[in-house]
Amino acid sequence: MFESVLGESIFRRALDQKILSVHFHQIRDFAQDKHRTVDDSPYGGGAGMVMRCEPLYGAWKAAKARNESPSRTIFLSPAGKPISQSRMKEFAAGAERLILICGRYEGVDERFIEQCVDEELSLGDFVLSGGEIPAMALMDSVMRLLPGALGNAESAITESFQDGLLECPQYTRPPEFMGKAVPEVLLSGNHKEIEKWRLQQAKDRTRKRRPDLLS
Ligand code: 4HQ
Repeated sequence: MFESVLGESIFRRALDQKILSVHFHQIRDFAQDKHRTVDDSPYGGGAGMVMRCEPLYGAWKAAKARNESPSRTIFLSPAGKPISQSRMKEFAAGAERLILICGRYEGVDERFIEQCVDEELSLGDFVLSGGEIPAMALMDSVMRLLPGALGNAESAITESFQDGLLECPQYTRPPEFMGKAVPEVLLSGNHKEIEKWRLQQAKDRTRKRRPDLLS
């Protein structure tokens, strides 16, 4: 699952330049029985399966043991705090390795979370089949913030969301498409007016679509 994301041009380049490294531990490899089971039915009954503590703990220990340097263990789960750009910035600026736990099935035995997990983070209020996609989202957003990961053109894009507003509308050629013209101010060459217009658009958009970001 991770190959497509890690192989994408920006991520690939960051890995090649050793700006970050990524290592995988297959949880099933740490199963202890001959059928290599990683899940079991929930105590108390009910539908679905729960990931067992022991294989998770084995994989987590292996990740910890890769390196002496401090690490932080993150469990991706819809029960976590929403992933935010400000938290991603802290990860990128921090020296800690991140151990990302990707669960499958209906969840993970709470004792593993209590014992090993430092922080629970969510990609949003919807349900996925596993924690891999949120882990990739986290990896990608932290990677982009590491010094040297982006070229100049790419890093300019990141700046705008960082002031806590939504992006303003963007346009490129042609000047007219299906009878719709590009806002005139953008063709005016007046950089002060353009900046003013962009900020106003970003504020209007944020107020309309995401008033929660303004409060
Ligand atoms: N899952 N944000 C269930 C998510 C999710 C999300 C990951 C599905 C964990 C056990 N994770 N597994 N949304 O839906 O992070």
